[in-house]
Amino acid sequence: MGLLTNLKDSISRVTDGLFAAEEPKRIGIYGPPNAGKTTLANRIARDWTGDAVGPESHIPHETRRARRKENVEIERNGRTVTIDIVDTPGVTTKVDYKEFLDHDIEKEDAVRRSREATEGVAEAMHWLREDVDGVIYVLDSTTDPFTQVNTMLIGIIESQDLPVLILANKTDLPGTDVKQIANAFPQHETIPLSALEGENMDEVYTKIAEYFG
Ligand SMILES: Nc1nc2c(ncn2[C@@H]2O[C@H](COP(=O)(O)OP(=O)(O)OP(=O)(O)O)[C@@H](O)[C@H]2O)c(=O)[nH]1
Ligand SMILES: [Mg+2]
Repeated sequence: MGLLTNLKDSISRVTDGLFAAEEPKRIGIYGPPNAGKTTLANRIARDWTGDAVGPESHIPHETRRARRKENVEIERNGRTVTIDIVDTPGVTTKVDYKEFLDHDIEKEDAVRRSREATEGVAEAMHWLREDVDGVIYVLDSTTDPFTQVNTMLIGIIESQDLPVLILANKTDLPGTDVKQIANAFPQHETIPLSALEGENMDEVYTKIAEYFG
């Protein structure tokens, strides 16, 4: 082996080591309750790792503790981007146990769920300040995006200088209005998708690689 080959080998060992040592980016999935955050987290995890993150439900505040799926390797244009996805509880200004009573949940259980949901929101906010490298902000495109919670959260994300992708979910439903979301947050890119049906996931993965790679 020539000197040049040896040198090339050494350089590639060093660069391999550098890349292997690179920590996966921690991406938080944030947004209001019922937007489809867990449905999206599960779809990403199933597409790239084969298993899911957590249960999805039409009852709001189904996710009451953040759940993490580590080392999700997403391949785009011959490049692999490794992320840890963190599915967080939906953020609201108020968690009311009476909301759960409408879903046939006993009062004791409803009170427990609302307490857990409140703690989960506090935890998710703490992570947003301390522990995420990027944010996927999920909105239900059939509902009004101009809410205090959305404005406040996007403001916090911007003040932390975190890269953020806004996803306009549930485009399979009648009454979907992606433009309204794009207009609400013109400083960011809005990507339409249906996490449930798997529509437009190719673009979502391309943007994840572009923003968080
Ligand atoms: N039609 C439609 N329904 C969706 C879509 N994504 C999620 N859903 C439904 O919306 C409901 C809420 O979904 P989740 O994924 O549990 O929502 P979440 O944002 O995790 O909710 P919390 O954990 O309560 O904050 C469930 O009934 C899902 O099946 C979508 O793209 N289209
Ligand atoms: Mg959830």
